[in-house]
Amino acid sequence: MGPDMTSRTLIVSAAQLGPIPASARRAETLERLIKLLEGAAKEGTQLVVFPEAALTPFFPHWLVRDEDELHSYYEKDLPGPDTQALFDAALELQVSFVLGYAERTEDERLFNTAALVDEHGKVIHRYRKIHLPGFQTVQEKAPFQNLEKRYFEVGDLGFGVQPWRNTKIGLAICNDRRWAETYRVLAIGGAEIVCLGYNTPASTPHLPESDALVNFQNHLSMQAGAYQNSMWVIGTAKAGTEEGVNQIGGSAVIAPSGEILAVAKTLGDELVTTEIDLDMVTRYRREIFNFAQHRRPEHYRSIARPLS
Ligand code: CDT
Repeated sequence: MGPDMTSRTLIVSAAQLGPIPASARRAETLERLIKLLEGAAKEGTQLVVFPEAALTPFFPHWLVRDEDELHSYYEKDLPGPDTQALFDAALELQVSFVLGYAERTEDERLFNTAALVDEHGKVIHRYRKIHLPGFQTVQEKAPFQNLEKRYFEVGDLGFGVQPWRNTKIGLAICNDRRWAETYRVLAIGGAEIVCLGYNTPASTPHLPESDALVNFQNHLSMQAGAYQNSMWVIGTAKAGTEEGVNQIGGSAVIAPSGEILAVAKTLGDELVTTEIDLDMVTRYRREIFNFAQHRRPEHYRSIARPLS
């Protein structure tokens, strides 16, 4: 018997990265990514998801005073001279990947971006982060910063959905995963897989009461998004202590049932690989979250009416 052409199973990998020191050369970092891509290909993976800002340390964690240093964290072209080798590896290995990076456009606009690159090494979709957390200005008393609002504009591409193989993929980035709208808009657009990367500190200086819950809330957000929208979620961390900031790991592949199918064990470079069944999306969307039959947006506006 030949291969089952109707099968909608895929093998996917969250390619978690450990910290990237500010002193690392881009070529060294790229070698780490290529090694993960090769490892994933050996495991039979078709789709690899790298973290947010996977080519650099997460520089919004500090105030960058030097303009040349700041510009060194952004990519003007993707692929460009520093990243071409990763695209070549994808083509050779026939693996698609999602890469988070800081984008500097031709007209000097700055975005926190993710690209979906197909198995031919071509960028087929881009997403620019919409829910930027943090501040424009330095928080004097904080042990570290989140200056995403200073270094990036709010994404201007919306939540697009990209056909890929026999499914549809949506992208999101880090803080987006905490917002219900992210998954709902992507689900309404037909996405069956949401790929997202994150850089999440293990503590939140302005809300210390949440520190003990940071790993729980990471998975809670992605599991709720997956279940309430019948989709697969692949979430990938940049983990470990990076430039003095401790970041969580917990990279995971989450099913439309809300279950975590595979999860990272370390805070370093690690592949989290598993098989996913896209028909599970179809079943959950048919039998439980059937938007056409049960969702009632026309009734969601609250109308103040006296109770009789
Ligand atoms: N990179 C990023 O978006 N980080 C944020 C930190 C906010 S802490 C609640 C995140 O949502 O993980």
